[in-house]
Amino acid sequence: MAEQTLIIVKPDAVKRNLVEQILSRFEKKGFTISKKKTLNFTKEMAKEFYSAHSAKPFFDELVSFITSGEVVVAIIERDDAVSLTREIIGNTNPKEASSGTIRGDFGISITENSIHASDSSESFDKEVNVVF
Ligand code: 3AN
Repeated sequence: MAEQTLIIVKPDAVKRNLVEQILSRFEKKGFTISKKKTLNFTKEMAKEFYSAHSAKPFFDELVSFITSGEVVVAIIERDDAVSLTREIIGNTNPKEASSGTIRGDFGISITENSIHASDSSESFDKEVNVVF
């Protein structure tokens, strides 16, 4: 059965005009884009979105980066969407991410890593409520 997940093309990738290239990787893999919009995260949205990381040393940097420019958020769907999307985006740290993954090909640093994707259906439910 089709499953949904959420992706966010982050400010570093939007600034480098990579949105279409990144979305087309998912379409080529058979995903349908069911909702998409461009927005700017407010600080409040960012803190809520990343609340699981609020105690981490990199939390302030995370909030400040995701609010630093436009992002493109999309709900995408197909069978096994959550796990397949995590494979397509690659390791959190672009230095460790395989070439051929989005972070391996486009990521600049662990903060400026070009894309977010929900890590579970529970995260998807929470994240959708913050951004849509
Ligand atoms: P992922 O985005 O791969 O699910 P998480 O959930 O562990 O990774 O981390 C959320 C975000 O926090 C990452 N996308 C990354 O931008 C940032 N992050 C994770 N670990 C670090 C770190 N050690 N230093 C700086 N930023 C980090």
